Amino acid sequence: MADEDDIPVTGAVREKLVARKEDWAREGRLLTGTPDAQHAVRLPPGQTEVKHWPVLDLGIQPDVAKDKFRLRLEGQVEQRVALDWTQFNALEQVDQVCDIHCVTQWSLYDAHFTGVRAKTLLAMARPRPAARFISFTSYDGYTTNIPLAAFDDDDVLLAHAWNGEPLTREHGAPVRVILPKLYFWKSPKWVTRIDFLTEDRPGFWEVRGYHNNGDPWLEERYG
Ligand SMILES: Nc1nc2c(c(=O)[nH]1)N[C@H]1C(S)=C(S)[C@@H](COP(=O)(O)O)O[C@H]1N2
Ligand SMILES: [Mo]
Repeated sequence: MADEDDIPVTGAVREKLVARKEDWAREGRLLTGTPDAQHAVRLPPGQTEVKHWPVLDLGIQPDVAKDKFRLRLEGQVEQRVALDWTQFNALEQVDQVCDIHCVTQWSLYDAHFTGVRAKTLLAMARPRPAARFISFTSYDGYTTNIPLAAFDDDDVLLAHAWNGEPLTREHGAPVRVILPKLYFWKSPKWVTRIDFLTEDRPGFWEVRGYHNNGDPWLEERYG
């Protein structure tokens, strides 16, 4: 019954089997609990774990006085929101532990942040159906963009504390965004405005050769 058509099919199937077995082998190694095996699941491709949290920015680290701080949600929303420091702190606060991944190839594990969930702010501003994208603006002039769907996620925080201490100025005090699922350039420090948009608006790094989505697991570094 076998004819020549079976040969390439068999070849393709075997390749798939080999690939699957390699996956099983990797997963099997994970079960042994060796440190390398942990990295295999926890570290996105091309990343290296660091023990100390680096500082990366444009070189301007604005000194935002708490009494001058405002967080605004504007654009395609039913309710514009402007929060001062006291109002921001009166919102429900949550604690979260997550890993962060910078496109310059460092990853920091178990970063403990305290702040307000993006979902809490979304419930206040109520984006209109036309709102599909977000543009963040910070006190240093930095901007970055994400789809609204990426903001509307349980692990997205507007953080004001790290490891139980107020964020330092260099890490974005008083408030920065934390988007653990994306490379860290998508997480603006010193954030002050969140614009809800119908069209995407590429930000500082997105117009300078960096990927528009920035998923570390897909290695979306440049685009
Ligand atoms: N406002 C602002 N946010 C920013 C940046 C910046 O220059 N300005 N740099 C981004 C980049 S490239 C990274 S990797 C992270 C670094 O945050 P960290 O300095 O707290 O590690 O902040 C991001 N958010
Ligand atoms: Mo970065």
